[in-house]
Amino acid sequence: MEDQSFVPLSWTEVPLEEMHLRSKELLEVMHKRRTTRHFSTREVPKELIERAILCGGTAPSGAHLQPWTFVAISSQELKQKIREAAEAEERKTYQDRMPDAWREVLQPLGTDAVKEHLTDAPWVVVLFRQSKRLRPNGEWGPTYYSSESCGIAAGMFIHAIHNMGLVTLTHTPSPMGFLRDILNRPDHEHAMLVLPVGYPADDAEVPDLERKSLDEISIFFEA
Ligand code: IYR
Repeated sequence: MEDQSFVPLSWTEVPLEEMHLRSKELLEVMHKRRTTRHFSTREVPKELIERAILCGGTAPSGAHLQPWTFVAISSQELKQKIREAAEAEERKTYQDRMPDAWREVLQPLGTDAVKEHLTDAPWVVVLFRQSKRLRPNGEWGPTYYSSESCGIAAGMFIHAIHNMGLVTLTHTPSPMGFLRDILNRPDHEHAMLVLPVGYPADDAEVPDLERKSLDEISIFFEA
């Protein structure tokens, strides 16, 4: 076993007033994030995607195993391939596999089996969850809380994209095993989310939705 090593936490106190200000500003920024299905084909520099991935990679993870692989695709040919495979699955889902209880909650969102965002967006980022890791002794061992870890990393990636002024969409073709084959990933990596990234189309729309209030999403037990 390697010796553990610790370094001092780099932390500077933020005055309470400034905390209030920052928390309000962040809430305002986050409230403006919307998931749109309408992307422009306008190019986005690779460096911005790299930085968003690095932001995702700051997420806390089980045993700090960082069990994620972000696969970023700008090749039109590959995006087309992914779109065709995703649409083939989604057609089956929307036509045959989707129970009414699911259909009724998707109806207001206007989703369907056509996934033009997969070819319109200049980048498609596929997040793979690693269920195993190679141990120093050469054997395979499990990762821990990889779904939770990757969920957090995805949230941080999404926020980074929004904060830099771009848009993204959390697309979940189901089942998504085809992504491992197309993108040549190993068996212990499981596609979890498909995130087209880019500028919104000039005529981009979003459903007219409300977010739940604080009372609806929280309970406080106060001192
Ligand atoms: N995976 C499908 C269906 C879908 C499911 C949920 I839950 C959504 O919030 C949106 C869509 C699709 O991507 O269309």
